Amino acid sequence: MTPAAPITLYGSGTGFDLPDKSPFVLKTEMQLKMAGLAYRKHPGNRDSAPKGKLPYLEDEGERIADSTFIRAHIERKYELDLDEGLTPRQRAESWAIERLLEDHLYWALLYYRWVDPDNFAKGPAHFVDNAPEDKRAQLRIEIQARVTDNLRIHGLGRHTPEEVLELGKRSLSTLAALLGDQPFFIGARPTAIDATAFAMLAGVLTPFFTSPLRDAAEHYPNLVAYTDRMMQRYFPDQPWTTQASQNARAAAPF
Ligand SMILES: N[C@@H](CCC(=O)N[C@@H](CS)C(=O)NCC(=O)O)C(=O)O
Repeated sequence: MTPAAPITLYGSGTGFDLPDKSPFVLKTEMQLKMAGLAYRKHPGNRDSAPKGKLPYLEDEGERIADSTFIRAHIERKYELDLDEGLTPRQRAESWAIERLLEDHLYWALLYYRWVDPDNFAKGPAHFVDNAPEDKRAQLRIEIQARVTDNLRIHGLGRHTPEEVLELGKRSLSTLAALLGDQPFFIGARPTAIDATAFAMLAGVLTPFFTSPLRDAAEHYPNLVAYTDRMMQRYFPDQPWTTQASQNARAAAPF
């Protein structure tokens, strides 16, 4: 079944050397591509989002918020299964890996983007660039404080920087071990979890930001190659070179 009118995905737009600045939007965008559904993309914001977060989707007048519920909606409405062929155990593993990515690694990614002063200045600080100039400094303080509060409520923000890194590294080593030398996280073809894994890993590996978490991820050639492959397959128009790929090229004899 094809949609009568194009689906509209509300996201945060390209930036940070990524097809979308938000990992959750990137996940949904890739799942729409996997599903073969036509969509258009619009900039969204927390104020217009039904649950105050991106992404959300509009489909024939229906608004669906949250990447997990968006996936459930498209699978139900368009009668498809992004995990087709997976066993019940593989589906359970997929959910467990997704929780690690969304409820753990994502928060470490957020920490380095928003708490590190240099990364904040070159990235999220620009979210208020359209505000009147005399208000921007205050708005920057407010948006950073909101994310810092969220990090504390989540729990990760209560740890020392060393502990945050230790936890982030643990998620990365787990992902590297789970992926091993397989082309995809589960099974012989891309499934829903690959969208989430790609989105979070690209968010960590983007050369736009510098962080010890990115350095740690670059030590796993399988994670770097996987992210490169997924970018090439689903977002071929996105210029993308990880620092690890640049280093490998520089080290090559010719
Ligand atoms: N559970 C949500 C998480 C979405 C999410 O955290 N989105 C972030 C952007 S990456 C957001 O909109 N944050 C705004 C805020 O927290 O105020 C999903 O799966 O869609």
